[in-house]
Amino acid sequence: HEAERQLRRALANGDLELHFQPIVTLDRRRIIGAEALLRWRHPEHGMMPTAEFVALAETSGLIGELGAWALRTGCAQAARWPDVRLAVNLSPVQVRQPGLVEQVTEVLAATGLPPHRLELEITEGLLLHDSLATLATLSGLRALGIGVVLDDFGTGYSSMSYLRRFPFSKIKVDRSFVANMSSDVGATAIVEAVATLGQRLEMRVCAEGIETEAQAKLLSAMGCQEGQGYLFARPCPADAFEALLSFDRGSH
Ligand code: G
Ligand code: G
Ligand code: MN
Ligand code: NA
Repeated sequence: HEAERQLRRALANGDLELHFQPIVTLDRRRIIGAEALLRWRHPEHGMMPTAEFVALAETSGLIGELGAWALRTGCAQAARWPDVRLAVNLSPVQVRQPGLVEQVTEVLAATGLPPHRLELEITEGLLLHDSLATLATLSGLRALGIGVVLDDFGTGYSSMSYLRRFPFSKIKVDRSFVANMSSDVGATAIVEAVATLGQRLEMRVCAEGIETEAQAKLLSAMGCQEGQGYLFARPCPADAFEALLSFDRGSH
């Protein structure tokens, strides 16, 4: 239908952009990476809501093309940066499609981005099937030397069994837990438990949606190594991210 046709046209016309949000170490606040976030600037309607058009792409079969565009564009950009990592979101639908490992291999080769500087973030959810095929794909990605991150941890039904079954290198604590820490001792206890879990499983833990200094201090004290959120920086275009990065490098 119409929305799908417009998204297809946006892909063809170059109306899509990637923005980048810094990921920092919580102890010294050094930029160690960036998450790539899709943006669609519609010629008439302006910025389109990302979650909605990603969901449309997933149901309409466009996610393969959209995801391939984001991966290639993000890696080409990140290949020009110094030692920082790039995190690209991957739809569970892409994980199910054949050829993902080959696609990532090809993009790394074509862009020259070293594998250890790429991470793929996957949201746990009904779409990520708990199957041998999923295990084979995620293991294949890890074998390339890239990171595989469990995104939005704690929001789904099967976070724990996924952690046991799949070879994740990092856990991203969902921002709802971070937002509720000040009012809800339960949220604080869960984040603390995830930080401990990460240490035991030898996975790094990143907290998302950090908006206050108090949250950053508490998360650091609880053992989260990495953080992301408006306190540090909002998602921004590549040139603005590069400016943040050179300022960060100059000040450490
Ligand atoms: O940046 P923003 O808050 O608008 O993102 C909304 C949602 O869209 C987030 O859950 C994010 O993970 C998802 N998203 C952003 N970029 C991509 C992308 O390139 N691929 C996929 N699959 N999801 C993305
Ligand atoms: O699901 P995922 O983690 O990929 O979602 C990333 C989204 O979170 C991005 O769209 C980004 O705009 C949003 N985001 C990043 N930092 C913050 C923050 O500090 N507060 C809020 N409310 N949203 C944030
Ligand atoms: Mn993400
Ligand atoms: Na998330």
